Amino acid sequence: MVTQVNLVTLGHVDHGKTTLVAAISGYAARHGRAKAKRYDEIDAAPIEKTSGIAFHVAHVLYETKVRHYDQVDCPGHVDNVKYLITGSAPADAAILVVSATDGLMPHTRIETMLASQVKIPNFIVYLNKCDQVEDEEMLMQVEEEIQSLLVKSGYPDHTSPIVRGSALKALNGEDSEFGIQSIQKMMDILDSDVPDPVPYHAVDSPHQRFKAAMYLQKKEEGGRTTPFTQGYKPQFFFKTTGITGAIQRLYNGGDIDRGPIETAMPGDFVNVEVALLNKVAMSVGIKFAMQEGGRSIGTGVITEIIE
Ligand SMILES: Nc1nc2c(ncn2[C@@H]2O[C@H](COP(=O)(O)OP(=O)(O)OP(=O)(O)O)[C@@H](O)[C@H]2O)c(=O)[nH]1
Ligand SMILES: [Mg+2]
Repeated sequence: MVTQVNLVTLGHVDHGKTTLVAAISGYAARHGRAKAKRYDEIDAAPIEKTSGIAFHVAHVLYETKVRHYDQVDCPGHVDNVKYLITGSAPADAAILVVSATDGLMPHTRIETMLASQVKIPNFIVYLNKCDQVEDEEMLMQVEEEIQSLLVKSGYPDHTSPIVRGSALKALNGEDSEFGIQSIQKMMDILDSDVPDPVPYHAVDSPHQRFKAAMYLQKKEEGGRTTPFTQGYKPQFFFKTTGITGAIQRLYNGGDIDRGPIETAMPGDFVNVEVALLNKVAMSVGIKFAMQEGGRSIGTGVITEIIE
């Protein structure tokens, strides 16, 4: 059977994620290895619903000589966060798109930190819009910033390849270094640098305290209408087990280094430390719902067991 590898496309808004995915799809189609999906088809991603949370996600399928790939592209930052926290299949690798004209931006950092927390094992960087930057030093500086962000996020030094390119040139079929040759390079790197996914069998054991990444539903999504503060004690549901727990620490999502925050709003992405009233069977990667008065107000994934 051919191995399937799941990819997620991350990066700051407008840095060129959808353009890159359309360029990859077009490239694969020209080699008879995909049904081409156009930019506007990908951008009009349908709504998917997991754990009661709705977000837009496009799946673009293509093959290489050795594998099948399913690359996800979500429109905008919030849907990427929702996908990473609630998405059904964990990604085997992230394609991080960074525009060379802007460098690292807030969504780049937040999504990279979150991807590391949900244990995406591989990163490949596409340094986009290189057609707009002539200064080699500037390109090198952005690359260094990306590498240090990845190292800070827990990916060992220099293990995440960076491909320079222009997704727009590639999408337009331009046969140049930054054009389709950059897509070819991405494909080769995907095939050679991303190991075959190994089935992961989590062993649940009872624990009482954990860290998690959470998305808090907005009012329109059935969430709270008001913020909550550290010390808040909702119900936590793991599969069918429901138990009260206290949110002992609260952080801006993907931004733990800046220290705890006091309050969280509906619609926020947060990191939390939770102490449950009793031990519950859990493991890293397990998803859970947070409830209040019988309705779900948040969804999360365990990123670390504390005790
Ligand atoms: N000059 C240049 N423009 C590009 C390149 N890649 C993408 N763009 C343009 O950048 C803009 C944003 O590209 P998108 O692919 O929509 O960006 P995105 O990351 O999917 O944006 P969101 O989904 O809104 O987060 C579009 O106008 C693209 O045409 C590139 O390599 N060079
Ligand atoms: Mg897009």
